[in-house]
Amino acid sequence: MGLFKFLKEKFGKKQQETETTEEEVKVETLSEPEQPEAKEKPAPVVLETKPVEETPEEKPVVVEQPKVEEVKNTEPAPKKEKKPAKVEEAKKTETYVKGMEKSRENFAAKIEKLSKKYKKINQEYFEQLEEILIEADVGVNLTLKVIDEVVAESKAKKIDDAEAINELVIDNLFEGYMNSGEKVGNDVRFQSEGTTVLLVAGVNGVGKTTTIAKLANRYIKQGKKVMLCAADTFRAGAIEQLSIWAERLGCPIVVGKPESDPASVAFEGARRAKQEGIDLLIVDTAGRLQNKINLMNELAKISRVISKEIPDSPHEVFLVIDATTGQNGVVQAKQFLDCIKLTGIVITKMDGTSKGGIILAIRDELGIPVRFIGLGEKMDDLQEFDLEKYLVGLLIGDVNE
Ligand SMILES: Nc1nc2c(ncn2[C@@H]2O[C@H](COP(=O)(O)OP(=O)(O)O)[C@@H](O)[C@H]2O)c(=O)[nH]1
Ligand SMILES: [Mg+2]
Repeated sequence: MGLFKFLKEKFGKKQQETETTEEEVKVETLSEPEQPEAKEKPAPVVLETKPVEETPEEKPVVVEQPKVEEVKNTEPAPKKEKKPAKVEEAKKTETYVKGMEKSRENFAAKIEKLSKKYKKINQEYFEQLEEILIEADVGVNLTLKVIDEVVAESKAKKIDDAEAINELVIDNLFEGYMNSGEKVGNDVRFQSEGTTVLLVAGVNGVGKTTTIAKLANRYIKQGKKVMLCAADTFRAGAIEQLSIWAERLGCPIVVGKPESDPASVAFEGARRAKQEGIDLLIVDTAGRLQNKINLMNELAKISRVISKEIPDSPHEVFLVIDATTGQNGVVQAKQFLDCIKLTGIVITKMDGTSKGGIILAIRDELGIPVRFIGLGEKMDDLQEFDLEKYLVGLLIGDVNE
């Protein structure tokens, strides 16, 4: 049985078994904090930082002793709720199904229409299929590769029924991903001991800061000690935005003065995280792409400097890509890859685009796993990337509808 059929059958059953009430699937919401312009100012730890040289240990950057306690627990940490695993799973699938509605309409619906239009396949059928895949942002390379494979397979197996071909297309599209050996979880990989450092990069506006807040929320809920570090010192607004999040989430934050050296802020973050037994330090970075060389050098420097304080860190480097920018996101990723080793991609704003195929293009072109996916603006809308749920969101939708 093909992958598509398999999913349809499996998911159909699973959905019915795990049907939940409205109340049970209600997701926790924690809305956007007020934007930095807001009058009320948080009280994060501000450090006077000096540009860090390559030997930060010899030049301590702390001028003022940070008072983390002040910003801690301004709001109680989100309550831990125990829910049956099945309900949790159904809730997650629902987030994918909802967040991928536009993509589903653009992709699955068009594919279905195509098989109705052409009972038997011909050249024109393949041309239209190609168009659908490219419009879904699957990427030209992967599209052509898949179509070539399908044409060959259809000839070899003498299949000319459009519906059967569509299934071949879908199986071919995703089998690469399925077989890529990345079925291991996409969750942040914590070090067995000490602080795990996660560096978050990406161009301005892609959703870095909000993704950091969502990740922090996720791990705080799991009982981890999380600290944020605002190494995006380029815009004062960025520092304040992250500080507001830290306050809402009740987690400590290390910030620098606007325009101060990002590497020194990151270094101080690493030092403090280690000292305070933090489990996860998440470092926000600037994203001025117009100054690519500087930006990339800065990221590399942040990385080096952190590793002096916490060896082998950053353990995770996530690049955030805005799904609505389509193939441009792939181009951005290639630029970042030129100077920093990425351990994962976070795709945001999937809910705002009909081009959900971008995930496949990224996997195909970059070979870096998509670790998390942003399916909306609520805290729980950032989900660990799960291929099966993604496919259900893209192809099947809510079978009980
Ligand atoms: N709809 C939607 N909006 C998102 C998502 N992730 C981030 N955003 C929005 O994108 C905008 C820019 O986010 P921000 O974190 O400030 O981007 P940064 O400049 O990369 O730090 C904000 O309005 C976020 O609410 C998502 O998954 N879905
Ligand atoms: Mg930001």
